[in-house]
Amino acid sequence: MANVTVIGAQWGDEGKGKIVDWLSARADVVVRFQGGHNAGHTLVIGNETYKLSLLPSGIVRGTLSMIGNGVVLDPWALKAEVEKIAAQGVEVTPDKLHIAETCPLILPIHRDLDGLREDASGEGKIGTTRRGIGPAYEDKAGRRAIRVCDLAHLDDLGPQLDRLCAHHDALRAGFGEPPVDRERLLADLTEIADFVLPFAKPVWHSLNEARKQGKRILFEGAQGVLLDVDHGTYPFVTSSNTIAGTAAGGSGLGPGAVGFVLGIVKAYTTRVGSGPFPTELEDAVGQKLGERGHEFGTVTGRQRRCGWFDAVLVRQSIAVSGVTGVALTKLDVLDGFEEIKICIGYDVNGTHYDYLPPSPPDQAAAKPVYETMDGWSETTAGARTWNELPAQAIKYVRRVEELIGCPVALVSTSPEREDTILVR
Ligand code: 2SA
Ligand code: MG
Repeated sequence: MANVTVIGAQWGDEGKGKIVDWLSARADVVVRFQGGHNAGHTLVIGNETYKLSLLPSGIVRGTLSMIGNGVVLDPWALKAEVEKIAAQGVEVTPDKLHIAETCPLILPIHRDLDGLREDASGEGKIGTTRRGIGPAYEDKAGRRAIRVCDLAHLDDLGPQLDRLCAHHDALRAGFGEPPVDRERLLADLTEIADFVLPFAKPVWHSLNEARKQGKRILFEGAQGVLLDVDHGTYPFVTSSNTIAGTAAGGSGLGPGAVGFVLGIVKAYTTRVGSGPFPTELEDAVGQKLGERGHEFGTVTGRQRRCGWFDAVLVRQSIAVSGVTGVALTKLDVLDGFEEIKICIGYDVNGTHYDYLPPSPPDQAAAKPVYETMDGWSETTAGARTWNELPAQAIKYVRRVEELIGCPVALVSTSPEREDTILVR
């Protein structure tokens, strides 16, 4: 197997964790390359359920795991997650986990700012995970960030802290908050440094060496393409690039390393947080999808909005991300629906679109144009071969393929790793 890059092709929560786990058995290294502890990757192994937010999913099975430079790292969240999975019997040691020395840190002031802004925005709020992701990426781009490598040189951090605090003090004053407590911040960093530093490595270097040795690298994307800061439903997006191309830049490898791009696609659509969602169903059908699909945020527990499959958006995600093949997940949630709808275009104030126009008013006005198919009454839950699928479910998968213009390589029929159908 060549390298594989796994990305979500909708608004996240497509079931990437399970697929990455399924693939990690065949990989030598698993790498996270963007986002932070806003991800929520669920792995079900036997009777144990692991919920990861920051650690690469490979860690659970002991595959060498790396956090690339494109990730924003909350060191306290890292420690908490390491302790949480240690209690489940998974030891995270520096020979199993490498963290890029160049990762910008998410600090308590970032979390504060995320929450303050969300609370002040009322109806206009983004619906972030309040983990400080956005503010940390802002400071990275603003050249004010404290990075993992700085933890080894805290005594020399003066000028950088000056820049960081000057910026944050002004922002905090606007919210009636006191200036950054510099002493406290330095004391907290000093305390956490001992925990983080043993994991700090030149990840770009190890990965390039791994490439030379023909090792198989599995890149684990977080969130989804529709949350990409360039290509998503801006401003209701996360603050990183979630497309497959980021796997290279966010880990320190050239673009050729990205390999096979596996887009994870849920058989219907969900979204958590605010923003446009043309196929959203605020009726009994939407509720049924949510209940059957257990659609609650892994990190925040928030209820996810649900709707029919939107082939237009997925086709767009596949294009901007260069998806080679798709893993279709949660097909079993559609079992028993009398009819199933697929969005094949939009009507925006009388104009037909075969893509989602970029401006928020047009996105808000986009009315889905649907195609309706008969459903199936049989159960697909737990199916492991193509032949076990009802004819009508096969028809649905084939139609999805046709509309999104990309082959379905895998079908997932339950959270269990083995309940996966390898197509053709
Ligand atoms: P942020 O916190 O700045 O990244 O939020 C910005 C938007 O990105 C969305 N977002 C997500 N959407 C789905 N799943 C995510 N991960 C967790 C999960 C989320 C959770 O897997 O369930 O537990 O709620 C995720 N992370 C960020 C977010 O909803 C905003 O729309
Ligand atoms: Mg998720």
